[in-house]
Amino acid sequence: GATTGTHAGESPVAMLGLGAMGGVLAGVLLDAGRDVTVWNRSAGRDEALVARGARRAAGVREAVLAAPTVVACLYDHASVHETLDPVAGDLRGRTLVNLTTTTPNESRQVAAWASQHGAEFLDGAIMATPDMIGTPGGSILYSGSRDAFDHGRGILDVWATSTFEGTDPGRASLLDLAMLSGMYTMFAGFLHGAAMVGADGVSARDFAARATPFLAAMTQAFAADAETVDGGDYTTVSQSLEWSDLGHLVRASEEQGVDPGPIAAVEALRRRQVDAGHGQDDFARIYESLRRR
Ligand code: FVH
Repeated sequence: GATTGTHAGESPVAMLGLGAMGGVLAGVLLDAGRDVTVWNRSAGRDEALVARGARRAAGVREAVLAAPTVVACLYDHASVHETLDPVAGDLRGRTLVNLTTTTPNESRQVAAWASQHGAEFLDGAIMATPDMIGTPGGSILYSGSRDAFDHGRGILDVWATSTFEGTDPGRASLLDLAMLSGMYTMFAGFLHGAAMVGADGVSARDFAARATPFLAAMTQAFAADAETVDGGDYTTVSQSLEWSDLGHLVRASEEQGVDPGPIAAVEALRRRQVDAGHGQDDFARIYESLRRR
């Protein structure tokens, strides 16, 4: 049975999902001397962990009953429910830490569901790849129950630098997905540039050597844009919307036979503000094109 009431920093942990990330999370806990019970939907993924000292659970219920802290690191929101719905009644009095990537609303839904079943809930957003887990470079954002975070530090801090982002269970996911949105857009921009020069035979490697320091330097401008956006006043201009016409970038892309998609999307956001009469305002005003609410 579970050692409920024991400080979660020293008590057993149940790990549901032993994929690329879940397997490493469980392994790092074992290395730290923790009592870890593991379960995975498909057989075989637990073998190396069992050889390292993990307890094998025959089913989800057996895993849940083995520990006051239940950690899920599954594929998506649907797989969390598929796994936990049948054992909802066994979660009472336990803490559920969900490290599965879900949208903010999905995180809030799982939090409400866990609360209905008498469980504390903490959502975690992993800002790391598996090789970073257990190293100083790893970071995991948490939101939900402050108590669960405080009492779970003995587990959470083994994995990565743990940051509590607030009691809204959706907040960690929101920050995670917003940062990933910035990252993927940046990668798309880099690859678009690589395709433009690639059409003239310049290697992506050569392009990366130039683009890396340039784009890294440009991130320094985030802080000024953030000040402008937070202040809501776009009239102090560093670079005006009118001056920032990106039509030539779109044309250059087309001349290279390259889909202008990424830069055309930015140009459309800029154009919307210019057409609304804000051409003299700062470029950061495209933030207003992005807001639907
Ligand atoms: N790997 C990474 O770098 C990223 C870093 C950022 C956060 N993500 C998220 O972490 C979740 C797990 O990711 P993962 O890398 O471990 O993913 P997989 O290796 O594909 O393993 C998926 C596990 O989920 C199990 N699973 C899938 N569907 C179900 C289901 N319907 N019921 C029960 N379990 C399910 C799967 O089991 P199996 O296929 O071996 O039977 C794996 O254990 C994820 O949200 C990332 O976005 C990782």
